[in-house]
Amino acid sequence: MDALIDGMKVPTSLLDNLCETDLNKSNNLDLEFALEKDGYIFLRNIIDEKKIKQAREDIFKKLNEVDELSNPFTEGIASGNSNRDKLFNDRGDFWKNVSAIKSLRRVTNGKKLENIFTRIFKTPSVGFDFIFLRPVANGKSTKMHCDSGFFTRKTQKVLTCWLVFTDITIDKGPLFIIEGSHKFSDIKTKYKGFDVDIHKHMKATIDTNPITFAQERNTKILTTQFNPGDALIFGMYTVHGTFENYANDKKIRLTCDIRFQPNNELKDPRYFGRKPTGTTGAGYGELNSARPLNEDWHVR
Ligand SMILES: O=C(O)CCC(=O)C(=O)O
Repeated sequence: MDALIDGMKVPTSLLDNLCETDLNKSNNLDLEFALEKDGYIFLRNIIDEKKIKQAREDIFKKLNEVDELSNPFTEGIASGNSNRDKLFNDRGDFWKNVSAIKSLRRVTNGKKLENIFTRIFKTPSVGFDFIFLRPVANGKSTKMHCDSGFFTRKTQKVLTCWLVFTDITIDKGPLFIIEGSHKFSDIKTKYKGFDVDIHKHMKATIDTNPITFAQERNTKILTTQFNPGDALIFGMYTVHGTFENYANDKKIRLTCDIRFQPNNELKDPRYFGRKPTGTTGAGYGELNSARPLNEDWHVR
């Protein structure tokens, strides 16, 4: 199976596997060291299978109710249709409700993940209330970027956790990381201090094609085949994106990115509280996921 970016096959010589960290065999210093060395920590199977399945099925049910997943909805097959706008006046309200599903929140904002971040930051940590749940249908991908422009307004001590709810083979558009990119000084210089919501003349997306980007820097594009319950944790300057979901079976890829920070750092009110407004103030309606599965995404 090929990895595709904008319809282009990624040369296999450019691809390499993410390096796994075994949580049970790692002490807190090992975790800090992995993050410092690689710019990411990749953990396999850290969330209980039953909890992941329950959350996935609850989310799929909601998507089935708006006719975006065919029956049996547990398979996660995109129907190509949508009644989302007919059934709900406000896309933001619909997506906020899906994002509030209890079984999902038990995982994203539950103790298991929180404790991992408390170990990494070495101080009690907290997950953002505003989460980025992503059901990704055929033809879609996330362009290459780093996360600093979204999440570092109040503190630099923020990490992203990309949590997996479905099997993600290479044809279903897994996340990739540009090896060593957390140490690219030009990226740090360009994006430190950048805020997507303030500096509107600039984009978070890095326009260079990831293949060219990796070739020019003589580095690799790291990825793997992900399974439900896996988590990829990375820093704000780690350059990443996703391959395209072109799976013939039309199964969607379901993931959720959750940000964590030490509890004693300043909190960005856009992402915390009972009614967080999100990056631009438009709430859950601003997310690509608020769009019906059969609609194209925006690029920021
Ligand atoms: O899952 C995706 O499509 C993108 C995830 C991402 O870019 C992130 O977690 O920062």
